[in-house]
Amino acid sequence: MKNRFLKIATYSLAILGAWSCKPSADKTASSSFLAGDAAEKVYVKPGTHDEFYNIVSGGFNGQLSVVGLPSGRTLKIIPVFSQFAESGWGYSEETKPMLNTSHGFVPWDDSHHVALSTTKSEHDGRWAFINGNNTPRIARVSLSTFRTEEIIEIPNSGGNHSSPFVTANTEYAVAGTRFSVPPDNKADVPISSFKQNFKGYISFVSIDKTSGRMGIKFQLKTPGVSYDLARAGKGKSAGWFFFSTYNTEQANSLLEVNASQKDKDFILAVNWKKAEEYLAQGKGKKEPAKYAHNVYSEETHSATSTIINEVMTLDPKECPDLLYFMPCPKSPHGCDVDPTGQYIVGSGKLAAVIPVFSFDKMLKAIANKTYDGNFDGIPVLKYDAVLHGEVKKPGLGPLHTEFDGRGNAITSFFVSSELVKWNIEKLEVVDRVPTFYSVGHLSIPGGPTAKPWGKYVVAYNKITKDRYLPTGPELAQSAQLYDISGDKMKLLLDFPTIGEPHYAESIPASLIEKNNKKIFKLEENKHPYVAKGEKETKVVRKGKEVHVYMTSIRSHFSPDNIEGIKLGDVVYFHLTNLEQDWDVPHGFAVRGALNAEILVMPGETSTLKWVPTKVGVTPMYCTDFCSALHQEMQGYIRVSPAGSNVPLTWGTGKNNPSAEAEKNVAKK
Ligand code: K7E
Ligand code: CUA
Repeated sequence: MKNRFLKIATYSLAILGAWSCKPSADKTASSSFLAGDAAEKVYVKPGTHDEFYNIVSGGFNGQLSVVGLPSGRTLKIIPVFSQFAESGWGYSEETKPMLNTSHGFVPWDDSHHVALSTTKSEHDGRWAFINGNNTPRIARVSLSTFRTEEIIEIPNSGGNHSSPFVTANTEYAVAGTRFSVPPDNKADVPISSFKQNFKGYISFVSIDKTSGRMGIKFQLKTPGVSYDLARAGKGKSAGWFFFSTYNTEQANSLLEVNASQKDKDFILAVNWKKAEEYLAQGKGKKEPAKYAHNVYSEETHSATSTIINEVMTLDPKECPDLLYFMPCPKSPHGCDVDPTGQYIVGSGKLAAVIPVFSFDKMLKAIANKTYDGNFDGIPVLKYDAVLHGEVKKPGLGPLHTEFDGRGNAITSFFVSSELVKWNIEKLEVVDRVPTFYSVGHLSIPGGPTAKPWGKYVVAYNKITKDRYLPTGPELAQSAQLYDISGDKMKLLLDFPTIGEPHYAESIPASLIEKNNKKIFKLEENKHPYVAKGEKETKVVRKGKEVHVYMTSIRSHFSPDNIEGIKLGDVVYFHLTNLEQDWDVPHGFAVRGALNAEILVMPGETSTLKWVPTKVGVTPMYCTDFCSALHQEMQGYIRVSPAGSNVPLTWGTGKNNPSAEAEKNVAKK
């Protein structure tokens, strides 16, 4: 028996492998549309704006990118989990604390899923959340500054993949662990003790309504399986959360085979409203844990990192009616909830059908205790009792599903490289279209919300092969834009992406554009080393530390000549950009600095640390072409040997140290 399953599993994997590296679909795909029509649909006239912001995860680059739709134009990279030399993110003294973790400074992550904030399950345009998969973290990005404002680490997690999906009113973002692990405070156990000691922690990270401030409200200690993806309920199911699981075999080696044994894994249904009740009743237990909470303040233009030492946990064994398993064929990946909140779609990577579960039936099965035994003490509901129905023979390797708001779902198929549209009520396939090639996530504007904006779907493809001019062994991943406004999906555009986009969300520009922040007000700048005008610029020595209170304005720095720095000093350039006009950043770079430049926005203060390594006169300059005389925006720092008695002097123009020296000579 076991052998037969093994064979089937291995066979399916062989197909997976073969298909994924041998795209066979017609690569021209010109049959389904006229090129002229497509060009017109994606043409955004010079000087006009795109209709949608497409907020795209960067995958292994750890960032977010912002793309306009339908043009496919890249507008920005927002640094999140990875250092970004272009802006000094993670290099400047102000932003280094954002990348602090319980492991220390972690300057990289792997980010898969974007979640835009919602109110009543509809986009509200305030924040984007994104997961750090490798060193478990969730970040919150402001959609008015397009900057990362907060990062919280997730303890008791072995990889934050099932994250950061949000509840209807953004009460919570969740973090389900991909790897079950022993709890952080009892972690030194044999790997072979998986079944006894490993747990699948699911964290509920609360989000403050006004500030967006995050905090881990509680963690659920669930059986040791792998959590893959998740979605919150909506409407009538808004008090629930649904998580797909795999490795319910609880294997700890060669998962490729060992975690594909069972015919069905589970979707975990969590009654999070009930969890809140248990917490209010005092059923939670504080457990030791260590995690970092990093917050960036727009007032001080600086981040702080706090290490927190305990976390509230709920043990389902002491909290009945909190969790239920719904059997789901086979190794489910995506777990998506339709706009009404009635249907939950599982996408089994190795399944031949797409199962659609009914929320009403689930409640009924719970009420009637229509169980099929239990898994580690958690009731397993009977498959037939919770099933709305199955979509038969939809394609090979279903991964993710989104909704068009017109009663249809669109599912991505990695193995058969296609998008398949099907009717949710009737469970019938109504259209299919090839992707080039091996699509992962797909994204319909508003597709995961109660109010899909429809119009387009973007396929994020894992393999590009021959789609673009070749660029050596590494090729860009590709996004493909399809028109879904009619009955037939039509391919409109291919565009390369940055990093590996797993998931993305798109939101109408009108919901974001009006809140766009243009400058930081200088008078509101509370940075401890701010200089609000050139009169406030100075250089202060504190032992070996030298603090330069510096300003920039078109087209000079103040001071731009500094003398009296010695080898062994640690110099901090605190640069305040005095500009109060939109789109006038100044950059700042020093020869031989062992970090990066800083790029300082109007009204902002940012600090570059510099430890001189050589005696001599070191140039520094502005890196951003800010004016006709940008190239003149430069200066010098004189570094003398340790112990030299060159006095500390500084200045600009008439006040610069050499001008002063000349004046003194003249007096004599
Ligand atoms: Cu399908 Cu990490 Cu969401 Cu990628 S995951 S595709
Ligand atoms: Cu400032 Cu160029």
